[in-house]
Amino acid sequence: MVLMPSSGAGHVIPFLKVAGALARQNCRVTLITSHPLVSKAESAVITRFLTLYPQVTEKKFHLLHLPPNHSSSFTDPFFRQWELIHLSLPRLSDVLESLSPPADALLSDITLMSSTISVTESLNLPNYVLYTTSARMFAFFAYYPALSDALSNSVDDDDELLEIPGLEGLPKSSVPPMLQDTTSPFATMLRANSDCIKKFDGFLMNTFDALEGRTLSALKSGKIVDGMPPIFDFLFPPWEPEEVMKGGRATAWKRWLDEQPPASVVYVSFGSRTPLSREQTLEVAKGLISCHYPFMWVAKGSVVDKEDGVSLQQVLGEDLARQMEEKGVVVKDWVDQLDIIGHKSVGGFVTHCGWSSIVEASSYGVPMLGWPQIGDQRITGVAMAECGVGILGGKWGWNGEFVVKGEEIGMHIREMMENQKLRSRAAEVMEDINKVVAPGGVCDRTLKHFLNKFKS
Ligand code: BUP
Repeated sequence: MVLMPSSGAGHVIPFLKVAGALARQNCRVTLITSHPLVSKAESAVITRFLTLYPQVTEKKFHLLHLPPNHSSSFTDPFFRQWELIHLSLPRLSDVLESLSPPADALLSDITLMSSTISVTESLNLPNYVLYTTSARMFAFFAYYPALSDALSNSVDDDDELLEIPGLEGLPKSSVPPMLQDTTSPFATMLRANSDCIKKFDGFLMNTFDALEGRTLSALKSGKIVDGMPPIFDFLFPPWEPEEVMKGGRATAWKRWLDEQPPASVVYVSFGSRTPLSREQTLEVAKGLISCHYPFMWVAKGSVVDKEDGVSLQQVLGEDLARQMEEKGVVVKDWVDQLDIIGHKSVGGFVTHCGWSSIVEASSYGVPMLGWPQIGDQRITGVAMAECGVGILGGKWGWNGEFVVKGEEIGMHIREMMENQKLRSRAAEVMEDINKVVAPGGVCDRTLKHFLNKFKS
């Protein structure tokens, strides 16, 4: 199996989870990594993965050097990297043809679908998509070309619902601005990928019935895409060995978490690539202080980690920074999120609604307060709220812009921590997950079913 993620933690990490699962099934795995990588975190995670799985071969895919006068359609460094990989992909044939023994299949990233399919078609190689976000987002993505009129004609009405067959209406306000404009470069890229869904041999999705049953059955029944290729839905397992996951790593914040009462700590992370505006950061700090729960906040100051030069003291000012230190922990570096979510003292998660984060929190029964920031996150937030494992508190802004006052944030956090119905639903979903991920359970069987396709 050859796996090729694009860039960003939310893409790379699920690929590593599946690569690890395949390697543990004694499958020969090649991981194609695109160089230069965008972030330090991606690079460190890949290095750690390859150390733990020496049987996995890394193939470095060197990206084209674009002429200095090349003007990209994107400003976001991760989108630029997707574009650059896309432009460099004609070189992928050489990489795939050089493999010995030859590849049985390529597992492509959603962002690269339209360009990898032309390569694999010419090589007659099966191509599967390893889909890194929610089935709800997939349904929107698959139906996007048909929503074009509804998106471009409608007046600005936040409550308007977009109809997707077999599903509850999707609030138009959950569609990111760059996709509400159906002519934007991102919309063009998404439509090109959506148009070639049926050319793929199948889709591996990090979800399962208890999280997204209704969406999965609408997709599998062909209600959304007539002639939908097979879907292999199984929860992508952690790639680190159980002893690391259980023991946890000795870090200063781990010791602090150990000292807190069970289920008392609010964990806050807006993902690896959305720095909040300075004003919004201040309000989050005030909200955390006013909620009266201990907290751990993984705060990012820049879109790309290696450019993050501002200290939190500079943003918060000394007084607020000192109050924060008294009541909780603020980390600016990359953390191993599963170590935090899986810790017994964590009782709630304020999340940007990245899909991997939602699945990870659901696996540990941690209730969530969704505060989506960019891209697919409002749509995955809708999936989280529909499943009942989290709440979508308020009218948050896009891209970390300032809209929510500290007082309101504190109120939503208290609601998440004190809502018993939410906590029992989260516990119920965790129990369902424990069953399906148990050895020999549904997830194991689905992965084996996928692999059986390649046994001669
Ligand atoms: Br931040 C962070 N440590 O410090 P999503 C994230 N993660 O392990 P999306 C860490 O990255 P963006 C950190 O556990 C998850 O597996 C986290 O994927 C891990 O986010 C992954 O949640 C992030 O799908 O955005 O929307 O792709 O890349 O901004 O996190």
